[in-house]
Amino acid sequence: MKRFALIIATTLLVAVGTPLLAPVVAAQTTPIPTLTLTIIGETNNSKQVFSKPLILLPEIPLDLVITFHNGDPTMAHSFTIADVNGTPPYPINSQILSPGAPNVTLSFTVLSLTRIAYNGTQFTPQPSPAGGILFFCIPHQAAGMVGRIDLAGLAPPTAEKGILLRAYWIGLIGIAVTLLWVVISYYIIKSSSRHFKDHADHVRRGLP
Ligand SMILES: [Cu+2]
Repeated sequence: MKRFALIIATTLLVAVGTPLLAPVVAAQTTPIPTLTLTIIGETNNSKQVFSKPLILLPEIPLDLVITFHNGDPTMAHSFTIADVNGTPPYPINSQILSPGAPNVTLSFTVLSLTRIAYNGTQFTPQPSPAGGILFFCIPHQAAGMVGRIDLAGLAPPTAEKGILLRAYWIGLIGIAVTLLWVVISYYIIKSSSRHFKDHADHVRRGLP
């Protein structure tokens, strides 16, 4: 009977413990989310502009996948991010696209508003005077064809998130372990009692 109780207890421990422990480990490393968008270079009221001059990031770090399309019938445009010096060679550059040229997709990771990872290296991007990271069109930067990448709202501190998540799992594990001990105690008490060890005893005493 003790052997049986031990087997039951071990089985329960594995069955209850495994699914609870796995998400705890998984919660430690969350993958970086991705934001995908298309930006068009165009002429609006005889002014060269980006269709989206402000890219607001919901959080950082973030993988940004930008497809740049030249939607202008006559002008050539580029989507370009310079490093902190603001001079060529530009680390992120669609090159200057003529009208009708194929789209260019640029994929990079915004680690912070002062750090971008691209193509296996990292650099400090040129800041925008309005805040955040500056992007511009090489031929029309002087004409005001600029935009910026900024953070939407204040990112919640990650430490706080971790504590909340940990408290949640500790609560669930606590309940599971309590239930487990009730079951284990039941079998230990039952198996260590010398009374009513088998069903024949019950029947002899007129019990069900
Ligand atoms: Cu342009």
